[in-house]
Amino acid sequence: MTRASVHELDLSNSQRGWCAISDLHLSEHMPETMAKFEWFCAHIAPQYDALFILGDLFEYWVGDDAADFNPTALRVIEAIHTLKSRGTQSYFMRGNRDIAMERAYCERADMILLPDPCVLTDGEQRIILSHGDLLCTDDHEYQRQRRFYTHPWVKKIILKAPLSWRVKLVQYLREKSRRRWLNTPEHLRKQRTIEQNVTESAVQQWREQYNATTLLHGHTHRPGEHADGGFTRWVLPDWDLDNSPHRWGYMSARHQQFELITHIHSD
Ligand SMILES: [Mn+2]
Repeated sequence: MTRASVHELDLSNSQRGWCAISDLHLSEHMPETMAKFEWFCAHIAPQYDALFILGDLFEYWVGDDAADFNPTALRVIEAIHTLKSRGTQSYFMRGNRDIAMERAYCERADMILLPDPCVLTDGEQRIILSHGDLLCTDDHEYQRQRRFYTHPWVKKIILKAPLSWRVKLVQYLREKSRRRWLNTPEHLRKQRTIEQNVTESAVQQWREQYNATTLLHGHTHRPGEHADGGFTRWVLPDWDLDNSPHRWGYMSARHQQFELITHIHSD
C-alpha cells in the first residue's frame, strides 16, 4: 500500500476486519471525548486490521502547520501511532470541519488520507465510504459554501494566510453557521432539519455510479441502518462524552458481518 490517496481499497483478505468512526469533534473543550478516543484506540481499534476515520475527527482545523500548538492534534498522533504499532492501519477522510487537513499531518500520524468518496471492497460487498455532507444536496447554501472553500485555489490561498487570520476565518464560519440556525424561524426549522440530511437521489446516484452494495457515512448525527432493495446505508453516530446525553459508537465489520455499536446514556 502506498501513501498516495486511494480511491479503491480491498480488505477482502483481512482476518481481523475493520472498524469505522466519525464526528468526534475533538478539541480542547472536549476532554472526556478525547479520553474516550484514546481508550478506543487502546482497547477497541487494535482488535481490527484497519480503522477508518470518516471525517470531523476534529471540531476545527486551521492547517497542518498549527498541529504543534494544538495539544488535541498531538494526542491524536500519539494514539494513532500506538495503534499502528499494534498492527492496525488508520485511514482518514476529511469532514467539513477538518476539510483543511493535508497530507503532512496524516503522515505525521501515520494515517492514509482518503478522498471522499472512496470504495472499499470486502468480499462480495462494495462499500462507499464518505463523510456524508456531499450527499446533503437539498442544502444549497451549504453546498455552495463547500464548493467555494474546497476550490483548490481558494484552499491554497487560505492555507498560505497567517495562522491568526485562519483562526479568525474558522471562528467566523462557525458563528455564521450558528446564526443561520438561530435566525431560522421556528416553523422553518423542521424543513432545515430535513435539508440537513442526505437525499435519496444523491444516494441512488452514487449507488449506481460505484456499483455499490453498501454506503457508510457520518455527518448527519442520525446513526442507523437503512436497508432498501439489496442496498444498505449505514450512518455512524457522533461522539460526545462531555455533554448530555453522552454518546459514542462505531461500525464493526468482520467477515462481512456488519454491526453498528452505539452507546447513549443521559445522566
Ligand atoms: Mn460533518
